[in-house]
Amino acid sequence: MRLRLAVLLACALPLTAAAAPAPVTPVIALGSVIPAPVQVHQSGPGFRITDRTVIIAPPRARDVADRLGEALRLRVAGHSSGRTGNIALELSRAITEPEGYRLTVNRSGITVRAASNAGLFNGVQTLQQLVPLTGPRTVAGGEIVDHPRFGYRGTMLDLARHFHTPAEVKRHIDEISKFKVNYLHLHLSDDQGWRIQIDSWPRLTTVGGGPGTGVDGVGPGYLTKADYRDLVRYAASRYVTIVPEIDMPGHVNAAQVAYPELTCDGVAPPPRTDTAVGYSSLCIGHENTYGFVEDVIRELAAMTPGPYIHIGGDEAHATTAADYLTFQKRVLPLVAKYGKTAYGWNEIAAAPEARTAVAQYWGLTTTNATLAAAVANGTRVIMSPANLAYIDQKYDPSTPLGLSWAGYIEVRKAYDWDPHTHVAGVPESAVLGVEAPLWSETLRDLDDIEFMAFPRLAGIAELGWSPSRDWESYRTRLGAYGPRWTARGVDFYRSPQIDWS
Ligand code: NGO
Repeated sequence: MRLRLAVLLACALPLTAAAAPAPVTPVIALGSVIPAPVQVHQSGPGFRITDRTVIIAPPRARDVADRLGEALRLRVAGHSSGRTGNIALELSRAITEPEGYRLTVNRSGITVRAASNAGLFNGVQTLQQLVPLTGPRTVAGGEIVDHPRFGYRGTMLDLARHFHTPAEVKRHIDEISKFKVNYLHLHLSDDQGWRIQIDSWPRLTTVGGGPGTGVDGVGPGYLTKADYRDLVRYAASRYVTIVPEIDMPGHVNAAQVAYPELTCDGVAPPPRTDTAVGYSSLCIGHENTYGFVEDVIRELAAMTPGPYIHIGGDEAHATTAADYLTFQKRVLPLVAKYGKTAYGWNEIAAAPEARTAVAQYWGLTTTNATLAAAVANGTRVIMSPANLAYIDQKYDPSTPLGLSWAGYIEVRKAYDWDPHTHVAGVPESAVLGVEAPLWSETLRDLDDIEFMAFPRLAGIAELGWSPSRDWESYRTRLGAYGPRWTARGVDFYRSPQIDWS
């Protein structure tokens, strides 16, 4: 009772203590965040966040405010009582960029304005990086005006080679969203395993996701539809859109083990737990194949609110070129039939039906005539060049995890390239964004995932967001970020290219 009275009194009193400008010593320069903001004007005294600082947000932005409140351990309120000492989130039509925001800091408070909750969420990620981890929580004064260069800033997790649990995927979503990564592509099927429940073909998961599946037979598991929907919701609450991938017509051994009728001779192949690629193919001439594909796409589309269904299409070395085109001619339009945009690895660009699709470029070269021709016809591109953006590749020869077929990718290499001019004949207007795929042949647990993803994913995120890149600036900001990962228990790679603070 006494406690409640004290709280009431505190609320009723004018908060003179909070209104009086606290001594201000900004410890983090405004704009010293990843990804680098578009415009930064540092000026005037900053604002010191105290235990009495309240986050004020309209009801529609409450979810973003609650997330910030959890992160900074501050109270959230529905409206301003006119006091100073607040962090205000405001939805404002004056901001025109859909994911953009404006962050203003002065002695009386901090305001984040955006046109949408996604914009507010982005502004809040910036703000969190400006709050010192230790000591007085003073944020430098001034203003940041920011918006992304590309609408698609993604990463991929491979659940097929080793299954990663929903809890691990959620934790990863928390980490990627801090860098304004807004798409998470889930590679849900491959030769070694099938990881998403499909009601009309139940053995895909009971067999294809069962014991003994995965590389070396040690990565079993699958997402039920309820798991998947829950992940989609969780991701959405961090402004991340899930992109599901079913890889076909190659990379289908696990499906064929479960359903031998998906092979041309009707004989089940042996399960595979090795890491070879390019040996399996759906049977292009069988009508049954298209019934299967349509069932999978229909069920996947029904539980996916995001715009894309990824149909794989890579390394179909066991499918003839003619059969590949026959397959894509039927399958690419099926995605549109279920209301989604087809998305596939860049091999799909060979098919005329890819005109309305998105091709994910994973090649090693900066020329690709098939892709450039498709782009001239309307295909749009996500950039994931394997020698730069594949975060499953080793950092250097001593990296204990990862592959190295595309080369070693140190932190600088993953950062120092331009997605908007990377491939001849693919202009920026055709590039939707950038994605860093994380394949799981050698990865088992969350520590493995984080060690390969961080810090490289932060650099890829900056390429996707910021208007220009600057290695020296990035390097400094990355070094300063290290303690934040450490504080959260993220097992990141301490690259010798960075001075970790
Ligand atoms: C390739 C291959 C995958 C491997 C990956 C490993 C693509 C698109 N297909 O990338 O099956 O897992 O390399 O780096």
